[in-house]
Amino acid sequence: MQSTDVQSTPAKRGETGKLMSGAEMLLECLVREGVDCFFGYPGGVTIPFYDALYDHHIRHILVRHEENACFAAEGYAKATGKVGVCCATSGPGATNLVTGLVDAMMDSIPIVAITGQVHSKLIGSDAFQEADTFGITRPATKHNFMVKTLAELPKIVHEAFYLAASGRPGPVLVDIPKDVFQARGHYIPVDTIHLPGYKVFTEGHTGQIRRAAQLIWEAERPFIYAGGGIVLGNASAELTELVETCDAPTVCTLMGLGGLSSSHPNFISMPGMHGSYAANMGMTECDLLIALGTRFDDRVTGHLPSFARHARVIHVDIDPAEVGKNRTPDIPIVGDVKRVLPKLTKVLQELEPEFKEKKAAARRKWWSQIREWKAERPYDRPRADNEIKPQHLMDEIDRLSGGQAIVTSDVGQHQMWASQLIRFNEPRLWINSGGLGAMGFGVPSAMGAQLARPDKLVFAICGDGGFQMSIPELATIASHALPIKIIVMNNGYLGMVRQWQTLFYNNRLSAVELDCFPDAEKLASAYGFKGRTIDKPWQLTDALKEAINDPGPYLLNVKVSPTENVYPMVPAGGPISEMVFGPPQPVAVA
Ligand SMILES: Cc1ncc(C[n+]2csc(CCOP(=O)(O)OP(=O)(O)O)c2C)c(N)n1
Repeated sequence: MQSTDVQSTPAKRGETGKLMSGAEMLLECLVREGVDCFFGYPGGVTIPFYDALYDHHIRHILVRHEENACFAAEGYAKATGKVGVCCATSGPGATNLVTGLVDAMMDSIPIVAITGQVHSKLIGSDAFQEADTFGITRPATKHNFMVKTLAELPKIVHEAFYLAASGRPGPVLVDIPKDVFQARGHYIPVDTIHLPGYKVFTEGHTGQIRRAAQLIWEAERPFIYAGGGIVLGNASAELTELVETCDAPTVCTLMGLGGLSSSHPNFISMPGMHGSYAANMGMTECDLLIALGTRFDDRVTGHLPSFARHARVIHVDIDPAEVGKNRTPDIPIVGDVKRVLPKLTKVLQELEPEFKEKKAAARRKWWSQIREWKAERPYDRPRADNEIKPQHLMDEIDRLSGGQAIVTSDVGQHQMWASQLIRFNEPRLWINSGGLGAMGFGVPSAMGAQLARPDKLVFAICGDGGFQMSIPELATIASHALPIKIIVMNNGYLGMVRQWQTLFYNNRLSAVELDCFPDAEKLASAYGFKGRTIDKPWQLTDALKEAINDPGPYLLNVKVSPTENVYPMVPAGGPISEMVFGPPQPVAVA
């Protein structure tokens, strides 16, 4: 292998910088970006990078599949608000990242993915392990770069971090050919980022903010619809102040849970397909919907023309493309919720003496209607004498964690029950794959979260299907002694698909039975930690306490009632006010 000497462009005339390889430069850039830990899997073209890593203090976590490097980086980013980093080799390594990239794209998670590429001279020749990573990941990323020379490497890496974290966050990929890793040149720190054409509007329009405040006071039935943007934008405190100033009932979406504490008196629940009756009725009947950092996702709105049909809409979002995408707002405000909400609260406070009393009686009526809906149909929390109900499991996790634990989940029924029944009293505690709904997310994202927050109790709640996609990562968990509590809600089915087949396909269960599951105790002990299977309700509390109190990783396999369905449920495409609360009742024949 030949190394090329390339001189990087000095940022300031006359500077020569330190001589180093491209691999060392990349590490230097990561250090300057505050990266203390990243997730990856090496291969032929990234060996020069891993060689530089050999002597470096940055912590690298060797995952067992590249997809999980991406999910772990997302877990790290979600738990901290920092940019998560993952790394893969060219060809299959890079293509294995794609699901994670799309996931991060859908949920606006700031990550930087580094991929190795074949030697520049071989690009386009169908070389061994060559894939068009740049082309493949273009629609899967907020932005992607192909590094062509060593000179541009530092600038590109810093731009990648800036793009990932600024505005609406998202995944950014940097593809680096092997020869760029190997080339040597003078490293000059990059002090400024200059990206003409990339504009982020953070402040919101003053006039629109004023009009929004006026509308809020004029409304008789205001309703706040807070999304993942509140959590991502670190705007929980600002949301709480707004909520308390205007005293509006508030829902947090699946991505926004914890944005307003689940224990806050104004918090109703999650809205949407498996949201509560009160949340969905509130959305349907309100006269003003205040949508904050949210994207009117189809799982929330259901049948769009019926969604919040009596309401005027205020929509605050940092991404102009989201404003008006699914619902045209009466007051669009493009800006960062962290910057806009305090301004909105301030104007609300200024207008309060003039307006508050005018609608006080109507507001009291609205709140009593909301309370009525809440009392009429709370979430189902069934218990059984001889079998563990999935809801019982989630209730116990909630009780023992007290709204303070980090909970990651996989995708399926368990995800919906966890989001309905577990409280999140702070932001960045609930980590799940919302937009893409990628099975296999729960365990690796818990690894990222636990590494980021070693002080926290971390649960990874999985179905028996999703868990089996993640088994290889038990090795990563064991090797770093990550004390994650993996809770498998084992119903013996691909439960969510089974539920749809039961409800909408005449119970023709096709390819959903999971008839073989490993012995949890043996599986965990094969990796050197504890595991246990339970199937009786009276075992549940002690088993969870045992898992929590164990200092290491723990695999708890909880066999639950196999055919329980998640309710309420809005049939796909229907109005969210038309919820189903149980299986269709048999029709009596005279
Ligand atoms: C990678 C991937 N493949 C397929 C699906 C479709 N899917 C959604 S939920 C689900 C069932 C999940 O089963 P399990 O992990 O056992 O969880 P449960 O629903 O039983 O809680 C499937 C197959 C998906 N979301 N992700």
